[in-house]
This record gives sequence, C-alpha cells and structure tokens, in this order.
Amino acid sequence: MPAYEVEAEGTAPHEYGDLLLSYLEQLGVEYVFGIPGGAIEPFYNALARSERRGGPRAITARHEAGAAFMADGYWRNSGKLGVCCATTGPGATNLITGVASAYENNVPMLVITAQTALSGFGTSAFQESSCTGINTVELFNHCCRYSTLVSHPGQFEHKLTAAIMTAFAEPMGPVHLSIPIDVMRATPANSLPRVDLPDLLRKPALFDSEAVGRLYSELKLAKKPVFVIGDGAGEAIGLVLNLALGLNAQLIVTPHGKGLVSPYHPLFRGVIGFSGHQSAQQLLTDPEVDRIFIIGAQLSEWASQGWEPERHQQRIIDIEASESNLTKTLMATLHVRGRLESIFEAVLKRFANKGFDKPFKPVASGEARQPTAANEELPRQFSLDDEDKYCSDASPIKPQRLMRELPNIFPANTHYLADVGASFSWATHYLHPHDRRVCGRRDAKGGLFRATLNFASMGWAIGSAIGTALARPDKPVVCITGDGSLLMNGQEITVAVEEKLPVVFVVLNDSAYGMVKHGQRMSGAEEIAFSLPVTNFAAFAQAMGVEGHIIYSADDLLKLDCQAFFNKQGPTLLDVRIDQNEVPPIGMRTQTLQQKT
Ligand SMILES: Cc1ncc(C[n+]2csc(CCOP(=O)(O)OP(=O)(O)O)c2C)c(N)n1
Repeated sequence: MPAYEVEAEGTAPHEYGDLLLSYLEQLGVEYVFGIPGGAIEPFYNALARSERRGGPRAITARHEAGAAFMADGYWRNSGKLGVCCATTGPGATNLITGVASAYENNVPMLVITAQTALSGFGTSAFQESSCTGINTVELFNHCCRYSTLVSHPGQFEHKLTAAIMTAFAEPMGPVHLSIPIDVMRATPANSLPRVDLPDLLRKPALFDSEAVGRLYSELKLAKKPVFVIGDGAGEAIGLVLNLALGLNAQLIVTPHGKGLVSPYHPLFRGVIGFSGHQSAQQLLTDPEVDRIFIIGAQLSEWASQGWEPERHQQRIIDIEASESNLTKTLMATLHVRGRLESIFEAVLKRFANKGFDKPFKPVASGEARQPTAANEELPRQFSLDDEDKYCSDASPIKPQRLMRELPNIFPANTHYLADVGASFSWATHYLHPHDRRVCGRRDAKGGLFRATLNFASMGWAIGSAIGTALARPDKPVVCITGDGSLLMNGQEITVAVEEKLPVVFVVLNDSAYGMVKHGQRMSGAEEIAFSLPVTNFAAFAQAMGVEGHIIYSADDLLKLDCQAFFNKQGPTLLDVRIDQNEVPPIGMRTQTLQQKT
C-alpha cells in the first residue's frame, strides 16, 4: 500500500499538513507562528481546520523573524516545542535571523518552510527555493541541527519525527523541514500519528554514576565552594539551591542564568560576564575559592567575559546535560555528564544518607523567606557599579533608576525580557526582580528574567515577549527594549494587540543605537552611524491602538497605575526618555573587542 493516497471526493480533507498538526497536538503545542503565502497555503488550510477542532492555531507575525522569536519565547516559558513557518523565497529567508538566534541559544524549534512543487524544480518557478533556486534547505543547514527536503510523501512522517527528536536532543536547537506544496497537500494513509512522540521524547534519568560519586567527594572537600549557574540548570534549580544552602556555597550566574536565582538570595553574589557585577567576577579569581562548580552554563565569550576558565581548570568541576558546554572547560578537574535533575537528586540523597559535617536541611518549599511587604527591597549581597545613579531623582531619568523602579511598579511575579543593546546591559546589572525564592522545587520554566546573548539579535525580546505571554497567560510580561530595536521590530506589537496580550513594552528612548554610540566612544573608534531621529513612540503606540505614555522622570513613572496595565486585554508602551549620556556597564566587552583587533 502506498504511504499516501489521492483525496476521495466529498470527504473532509485530511492532508499531510493535518497529520503534522496532529503530531504537534500530541506534544501539547498550542501555536504555530508564521506568515502565510502562496506555497504554504495547504499548511494554513490545515491550520484553519486545526483551529476549528481546538488543535494548534496560527499566530500571524508581521515579519518572519518575529515569528521565530515568538516561537523561541513560547518554548522558553512553556517547555513546549516552538514552531514557526514561512512560505517559499523571501518568507523563508526572513525567518533566518530568528532561527539562527535559536540555534546559537539551543532553543528547540520546528521550522516549516514551503517548497516549490516537486514538478517545478529547475523550471525558474515563482520564488523557487529548491536546489536550483535559492536553496532554502542549504540556507537553513547552517543554522539548524537538521535541515531536509521532504521530497516524497512517504518520507513525511519519518522526517518529521526525526526532526523533532533532533530538536530536543542535546544540544537542543532548531530543525527545518522544507515541504513542497504538492507533498503538503497529499493525503496520508493514516489519519493519526503512528509514532508516540511524547514517549520517545521522555528524557531518561541517565547520569554517569561514577562521576557523581566523585562530585559528591569534591563537594564534601570544598572549603569555599562557588556555584556558577547557567540557564541549563533550570530543571534542577530547586535542588541546586538546596545543595548550595547546605554547603553554604556562594552563587553566581551567567547572564542567561540570571532569572533562576533571586537577587536577594543570601548567597547570591551577582552576574558574571558582559555587564555583570564586580563581586561575582572577583569571586572567580579569589584564591580562597578552592572549587568552582559550573552547572548548566554555556561559558560563551559574553557569559564569561573577563574570566578565562582555562586558567582555573584545576579548580573547576563542570556539571552538564549538554556535552557542547564541556568544550569550554576541557581541562577541568572533573566533568559530570547527565540529566541535571537526576545528578542533583543523587547527590542530595548521598548527603542525606551518609551524614555531613555541616548542618544540612533540604527545604521543601521555595518560600523560605517571606516578604514583609510585596515590593520591599531586601538587602543585596553584591555590588552595583553606581549606587548613586540607581537612586537618582534626576530628569531625564537615569537608566539605572529606571531599572530600580521597574520591580517596584510591576507585580512581583513579572517576567522581564531585556533586548539586545544597552537594555541588556542596564537590566543585567541593575534590574532585580523581587523574587523571594531561596530554594525548594519550582517550575523549571519559571525564571523571572531572560536575555539572549551569543547571536544577540536586536528585537529578540519584542517577539519573545509575545511568545512568553502566550505561554504564560497568567503572568505579567514586560519587554525592555531600545528605540533602534523598536524601529526594526516594533510592528510585532500589533500581534499583541490582535491576540489581546497585556504585554508592557518599556522603550529606552535615547535617539541612538546607544550600545553602538557608547561602544565607539569607549573604544576610541570613529563616531558614526548611531544617531536616530527623535521619535514619539507613545504616538507610534497610539497609532496601533495601544496605550502609550511618555516618561521623563521617576515621578512620571510612579504616578502611573502600572498594575492596571495587566488587567486589560492588550499591550501598553512606555516611551522612556532616558539620560542619553549615561554609559551602560559595557567596559569589559569593549576591552575584549580591542584585544582582538
Ligand atoms: C539585527 C542586529 N543588527 C545590528 C546589531 C548590532 N547592534 C547591537 S546593539 C545595537 C544598537 C541597539 O540600539 P537600540 O535598540 O536603540 O538600543 P540601545 O543600545 O540604544 O539601548 C546594534 C546596532 C545587532 N545586534 N542585531
């Protein structure tokens, strides 16, 4: 029997597009982010049918890169596969920036692009994207873990399931299927998935038990241990924090791991890397620190700025689920591989069973320190570069003060996303959400702060905030972005309008590509190409039907009823006229660029 058959007349259509969506439904995926077009119409037809029966539905972006950023935010906050799609030619090429960003940040994503009909290959067909056209399979090959043409319906199910399994294999990442219009339109013999994908994707509780035994010994021997936490530690964070409390281990995070640890945790010493804190950086070179435990951290250039792990290999123990992270600590004393949750469960069990010379009481609940007032600032155990400006009442508002106020005006459970540009730097250094959780099990996808380095594409946070709001309809979401990023990607705000998402967009308006301006000045380069015209983003918001406010001072901010922004059905934009002369904490990045030239 062939793997597909021609659709019988008069029956409800059931095509490969429908089967694809049944697989997504099996995985609990609720949304497909994309933009339609001629060649991808069969897939959109299937999406229309899916939406009618309560299956995954289409979220229409305004630019395909925005669709990929949304899929990225959706995965980060739901743990469910991010899915995006585009038509042939320009639709597919527009997707690339968002997909490349997911690739560099190990975000599992299924990328579906339409392909010219098989019979049209080599005929200069409209938007031809085959090997004789712009070759989208090859284009995505460089930013996907798997990129293939489904050149026969018989391949469909196998390639789809192989792609999704690859997306979730370590290191996770985007996978791409190029599906010719005639293949997407064909009718499969089976109407339901034949493969049990959730079963295949269940992560085994595997780990290297010999290495875990050695890890236990190293933890016991450590006199002054430090834990370096990256975003890979997410699923085990409650266990890691329990262990840290038991051992009195000081905690530092990479910028990607920042959302996992409360800034007010008594053992927290700050962020390392680009725009991080001196207190965190100093700890890494403190000769008294005898062991540094790296946990789920990709120590890329920006995440380890100014710190060279290779100089400290003998003190390093690296614990990773993703083998690729180990490449930054090749000469470490010990590498522990495996599923982090299982590793830390095993270690905690050993401490509980075998006794321990320090008092050790794992805490079951994450609410060890109760807040006295919802937005009270607790004592911090790490240094800020400029405490005065953090508290300054000056107008125009200092970005440092803006970051201080955001957690005061927004609810305590707000999810913040900081965009590429100075927003990232200001937020990494000065934004400290009022997170009270000191330890205990918690939602692995519940971090309150997210930023993206490595590929670092402007506008990531705008799309990703929309994906976050869809993943977490119960949580307030705030996107912190720059005027340049908004001019590049601001049209996606209309998606939040259409989907009635109460996302707040905080625009740091400095009439410049600020990061470029300050970078050029600090490095003594030519001062060129950074200025932007003064733009009224509140009016821009209003033109999209969005509530917009111009903010000049902390007073302006405090006068607004910001909690109310989250009680309505739609976004809000704050056009914050920040002090343009304030230099973001980017000194370390500029030094590195100079060293490399
Ligand atoms: C898509 C993309 N283009 C260019 C860059 C280089 N770049 C990094 S930050 C930046 C300026 C960002 O300006 P804006 O969004 O206004 O933020 P600001 O730095 O002023 O806060 C530029 C151009 C980039 N990272 N991504």
